[in-house]
Amino acid sequence: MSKKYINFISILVIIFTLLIGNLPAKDYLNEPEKRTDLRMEWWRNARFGMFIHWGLYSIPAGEWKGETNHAEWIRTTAQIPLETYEKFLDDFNPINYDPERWVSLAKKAGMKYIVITTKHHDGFCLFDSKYTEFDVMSTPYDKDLLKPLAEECQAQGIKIGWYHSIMDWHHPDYLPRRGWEKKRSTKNADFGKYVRYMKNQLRELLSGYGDIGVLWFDGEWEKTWNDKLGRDLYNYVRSLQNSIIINNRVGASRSGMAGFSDSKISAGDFGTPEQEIPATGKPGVDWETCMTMNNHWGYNKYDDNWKSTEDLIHKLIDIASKGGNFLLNVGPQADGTFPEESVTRLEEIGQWMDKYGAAIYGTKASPFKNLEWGRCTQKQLEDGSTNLYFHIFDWPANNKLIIPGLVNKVNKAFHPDGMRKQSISFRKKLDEVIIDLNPNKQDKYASVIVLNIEGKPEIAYAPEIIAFNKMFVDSVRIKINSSVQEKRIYYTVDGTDPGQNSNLYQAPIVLYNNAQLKARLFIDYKAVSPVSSKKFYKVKPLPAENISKISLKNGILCEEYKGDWNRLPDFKKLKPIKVSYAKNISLNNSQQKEYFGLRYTGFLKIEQDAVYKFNTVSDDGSKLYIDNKLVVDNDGLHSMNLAEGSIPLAKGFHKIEVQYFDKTGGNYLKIYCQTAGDGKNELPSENLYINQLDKK
Ligand code: FHN
Repeated sequence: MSKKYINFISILVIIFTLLIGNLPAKDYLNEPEKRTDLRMEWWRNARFGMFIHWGLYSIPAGEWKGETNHAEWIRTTAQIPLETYEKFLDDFNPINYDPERWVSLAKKAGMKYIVITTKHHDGFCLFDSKYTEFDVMSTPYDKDLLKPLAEECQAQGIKIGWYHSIMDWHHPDYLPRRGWEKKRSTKNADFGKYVRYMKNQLRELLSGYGDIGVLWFDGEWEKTWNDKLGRDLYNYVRSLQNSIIINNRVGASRSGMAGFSDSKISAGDFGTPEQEIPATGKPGVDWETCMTMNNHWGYNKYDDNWKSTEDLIHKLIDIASKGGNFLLNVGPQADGTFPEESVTRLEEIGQWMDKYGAAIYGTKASPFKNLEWGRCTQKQLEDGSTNLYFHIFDWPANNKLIIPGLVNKVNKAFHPDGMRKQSISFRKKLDEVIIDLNPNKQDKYASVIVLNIEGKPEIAYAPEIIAFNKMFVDSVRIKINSSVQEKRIYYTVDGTDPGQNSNLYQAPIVLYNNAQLKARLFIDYKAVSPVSSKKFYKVKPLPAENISKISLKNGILCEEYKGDWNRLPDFKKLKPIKVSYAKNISLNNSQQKEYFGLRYTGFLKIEQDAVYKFNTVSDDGSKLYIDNKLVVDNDGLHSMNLAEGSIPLAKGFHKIEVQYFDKTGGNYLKIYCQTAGDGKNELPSENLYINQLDKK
């Protein structure tokens, strides 16, 4: 082959490599829903996993210079200088580390996946990394800790996941430094280099340990990280293992410990509530509560505030009944063993899961809004029927369990004790099922009984009475909704309970006078739901201002104040630093300033007599007054928050005042207004007026 030809081929190869190297990472963020469902299926069915926080911080075990409330954050909470902290490398030698025992304990507890810290915020890596010496290979143990664990998980059929901290208190290129690390120079620190370091390590973690089920990012809340970097990192990780599941902490928009983010701007496959369980399920949203068994993630030898096994099982059930996963944490000791208290709880949870795991795995959220005595999970079966699993926390004294509002035909009721399905007797009434419980079947943690029902569950809730507002000036239009397909809703407007001779709801109702509307669901002329009730009031609109003596022009007066508040001050007692005319009342995080307040005053032109609903959306606090009456109170130190209020107004000009303050962070303010006849719109600037005769 001629030299010329070889050169030509070499050039082609170089060009091709450069092109490939510069191709934008494939965008996994908009994958088809079917693909996401396939990828998430094992995780959604798993419902229960083990979190492991382990590292150098397990050596001090929470104690530093007499203080004993530290844990995985000890380098920061005890302000340990880097060179002092690095000395722990010499002491890290988990001679009792036994991956087989760890995985067996997780499996016996009924956990289907394990997520372990590959690197926590302190930067120490539990794996053999080519990109740093601050890893397990620099300790007496001198072996990769994650590889045998990954292999053991694969051997025992448990998914392995990696926790990886974006925040890194060790790497010289990570910024920001800890506030107290005055001596640690940031000279030449290059965050872009740190991101490349992190990506190199993620490539190591996603190419040398087999299939990884989950990438659990954390430490994403500092200002150097953002959603753009998060979306890029999400695509990067998916490009290395495209079936992997990634939490929402890859982005930077998690709403604190509540753990949810706006998926429109932030990447991530599931929300991550931490140390808390959402009040209700989140239909269509995947989420996982992570929680400690005591008060610490990393091992703290003084922390004996262990949650009981019953409490942990109830939390697992509560989470599953809301459609979430439970990631329960173990903080191993420095020698590689789990604390005995953790082992005991894992084994006791496992005994319960052996009997009732079917009521957790592969289930979906409860169809009931709430059950006083416990929770419900559900599972659609291949024959089209549904198993409703009722988890009884409070056993009824008379051994009779009432299932309210269940409309479906019940095929059978049984105790799901292991493979045996011991039938139990029940009576199906139109609006409830009464189950005769066997007191000998009471479980010390949570008893479970199953109802197999025809089709998908239909629950007869009290009908929903829907109207723009309970106040009206001329008339109010009311719709009544029901949760059940085949239904007859009877209603009254005189406050009496509806019966089968009351008005049959067939179309929206219009009321012209005060009324108390009550509604109830009937099937076969029998009441099957509780009664819902709502009062409606005819009101006189507030009269408009007499404007004969004022001269109006478009705009609004805006006074600006300086101050550090946690709630709105009385601006009338303060002197403004600036007074100006504004076109409208709106801030879009546009002010490059903090610790300030605004007071807008002027007139609002109302086009017709009606009840007006106002909203303020603000970060931080805000209030809205009309004709000196407080209509919306959205005061306080908070992130973006919406508050609402209503007031009946006559056509004409009305005084409007909006107060706002911002402490630090975002500064956002929007005012919305709507009537029954029109949608919610931002307050139009053409409806805002000032009196030109007022002195600025
Ligand atoms: O700062 C960490 C903390 O140490 C722990 O890892 C938890 C577990 O979710 N995550 C962060 C706090 O939100």
